Amino acid sequence: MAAFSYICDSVAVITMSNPPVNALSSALIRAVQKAVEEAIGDFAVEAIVIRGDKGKFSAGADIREFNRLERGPPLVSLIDLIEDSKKPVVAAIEGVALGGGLELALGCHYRIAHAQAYVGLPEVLLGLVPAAGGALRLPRLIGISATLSMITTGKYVQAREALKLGIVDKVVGENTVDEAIQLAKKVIGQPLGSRQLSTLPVQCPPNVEAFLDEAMVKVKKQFRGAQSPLACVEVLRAAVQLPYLEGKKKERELFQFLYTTDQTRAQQYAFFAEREVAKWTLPSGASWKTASPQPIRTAAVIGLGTMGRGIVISLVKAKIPVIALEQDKKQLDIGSKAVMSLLDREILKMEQLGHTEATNSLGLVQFTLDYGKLRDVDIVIEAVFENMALKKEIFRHLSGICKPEAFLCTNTSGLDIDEIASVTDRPQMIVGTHFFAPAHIMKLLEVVRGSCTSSTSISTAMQLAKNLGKIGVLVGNCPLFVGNRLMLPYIQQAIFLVEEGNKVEEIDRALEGFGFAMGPFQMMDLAGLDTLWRCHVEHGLTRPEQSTGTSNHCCGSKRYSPLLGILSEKLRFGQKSGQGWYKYEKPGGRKAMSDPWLHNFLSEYRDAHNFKTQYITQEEIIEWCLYVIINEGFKALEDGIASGPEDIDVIYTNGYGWPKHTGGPMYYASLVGLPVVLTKLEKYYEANPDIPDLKPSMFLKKLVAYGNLPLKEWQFHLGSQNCKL
Ligand code: T1G
Ligand code: NAD
Repeated sequence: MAAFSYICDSVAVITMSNPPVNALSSALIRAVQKAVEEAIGDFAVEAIVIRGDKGKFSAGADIREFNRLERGPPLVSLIDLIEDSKKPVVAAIEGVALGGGLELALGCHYRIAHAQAYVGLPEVLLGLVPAAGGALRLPRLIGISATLSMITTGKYVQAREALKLGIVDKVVGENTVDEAIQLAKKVIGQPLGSRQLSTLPVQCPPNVEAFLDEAMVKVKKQFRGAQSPLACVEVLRAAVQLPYLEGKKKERELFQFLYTTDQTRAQQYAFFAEREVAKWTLPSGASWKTASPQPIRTAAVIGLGTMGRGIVISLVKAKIPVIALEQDKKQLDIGSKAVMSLLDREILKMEQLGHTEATNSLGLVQFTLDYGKLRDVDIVIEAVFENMALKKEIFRHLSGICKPEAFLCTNTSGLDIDEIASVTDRPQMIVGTHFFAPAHIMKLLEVVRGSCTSSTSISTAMQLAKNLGKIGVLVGNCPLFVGNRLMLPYIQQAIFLVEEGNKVEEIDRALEGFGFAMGPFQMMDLAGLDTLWRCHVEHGLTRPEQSTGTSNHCCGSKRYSPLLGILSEKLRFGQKSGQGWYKYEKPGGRKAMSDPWLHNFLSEYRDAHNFKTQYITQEEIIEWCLYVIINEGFKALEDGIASGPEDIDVIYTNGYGWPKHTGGPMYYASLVGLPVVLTKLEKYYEANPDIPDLKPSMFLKKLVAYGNLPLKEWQFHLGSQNCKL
């Protein structure tokens, strides 16, 4: 892995090579430094081009080295050396220039990018701030506002947008390195002063202090509880207020501080966990390495409701032609209008980013009522009502119509995949593809394996997830799969706390303070109280005949709350009806407002049912609500439904709004300490023997018996005999 240098006429080309993404490891940085020094000192060289091997410039600092580095990456001095060079240096950006990779490119005097390349400063997603001058040079190039948006979100910017913003000087369709060499030759001998970004003034709006104060408030609200986005605003403030060299000191200080926090460790864990989950293995030995995904060239989606619409958009964005089918003309009209309006919005966004070909997507969807049109598609994704009889009828029908090689998938939230597969002629090709709402935005796809699902089908669904820009997580087939299975106790627990006198708003605030985008009650209002109630009934968590409630709130020996049912009967469905746990300005409104009616109603309800009031602190609210998720997570591991704690964490951070800076429920449990979690669960269960979700999982107890094992070692104590994947 050395930086290889060759000379083309008078231009030295330095290639960074550290597969697969040319991460800037200490060794690579040293090698590039040596090559740059040689080029600067070589009389035959008049200009320098820096490129990355195998079509990727660089994905930035080598994250795998983070825990080994004590004093942070020595990248800064390499970038300074490049910027100070009297010979022009041109970055030839192909693939990605991210984090330290972009910072290195910003040290170069010119930047040329391939049209498909992406640039960005994603350090914030790892709980850090850019550490090699990125937040100091970028605002000198593109201004404070654009820099703020890039560094606080970590978003990746495609070459054409980067050109518009002024990050790169030119975008080319091919031969990026040749173009960079030509440019380098052209600028030999020209003054470089205006190209040395650290020497330029920061481009600020007139009232920059107020702008940054406002930014801080927004960022605090947007990234609840996360430290690094706030530190990003602070670095920008330093860029504005201080001369470059002092700004650099501040950048270093903030980086060093973040570098030692639990949050950055959690986010690095989350980064690798998201990549680990792609490497699935079945008990049979079949795995991501041995199974071959089949190409998906055409698809069909059945049902154009909330989920089907988003799924269609997702497929179209991946350039897969879709046949969209509904049950009758009226629903088809409604569904097709909704899809086209979503698609128009997506096209507009893409066009603003310079994708002139985006309008072609319109031709990729075909709407129909005719099942015959599905004869030749490679995959069908069913997204009709959550009703087993209906789903079976549809799959029976599909089985007779679709070509034998077609994969048949269901978007069910938790029905039995095997029962659905049993009515088809190809149970090995039936897969659960559980998208999350809104399906064209949410990153998660739970891929559910039925007992007959083949490794080829899994591989195809996992590859489809990747092609759709999503993270596929393979899970086993059990009621509600993994994500919703863990969510149900959380919802129930939150409702029990309300029955005991705690306020809906307080519980939401506590969980939002923890970092959730929204608390459980706002989430229920979004999902629909009626839908959730039906789900409770279906999964035997209540007695439907007692929905309006007697004082006996037990189903068997299990406590349950009829509140969801009672509120649904009062047509308080949540956002869609304009009232639920909160009230909204109108049906479909989004701004949740505290509702005095609900408070009165709850107080009467508590009196009528003799609930003992037990107010608890914010910290206890968090424990009560989150420890049941964690406990159920251990049970899912014990049952072999999830293949590892990483899978549960990826599901929760990408599908349920669990804050990434705590890693996910299982990582968070390891951070709190398993003995602490166990002791608390035991205490809560002892006080509430009618809430079995609080009964500590056997697996959790087993792990605690070994002490406080790190998460990486849990799996070893589980063994693979239980695996239901
Ligand atoms: N360091 C080490 N390994 C990395 C890496 C990195 N920066 N980026 C990716 N990998 C590994 C990844 O773990 C996987 O390994 C393989 O490469 C392919 O990745 C000084 C502080 C580049 C867009 O945050 O966004 O710079 O699983 O499966 O879908 O301020 O990886 O095969 O063993 O994701 O084609 C900032 C994060 C660092 C970049 C490629 N940089 N990477 O996506 O493949 S901090 C990032 C990505 C920093 C400076 C600082 C993506 C990608 P394995 P992949 P992909
Ligand atoms: P929805 O009620 O919004 O839409 C269902 C659509 O299916 C309707 O447009 C209906 O007309 C259509 N349909 C019904 N029968 C049909 C038939 N025989 N042929 C063709 N179309 C038919 O439902 P939804 O919320 O989109 O849920 C769909 C599926 O996705 C369910 O299984 C649900 O459990 C699951 N799911 C929902 C969510 C969510 O947040 N809404 C999330 C994940 C999974």
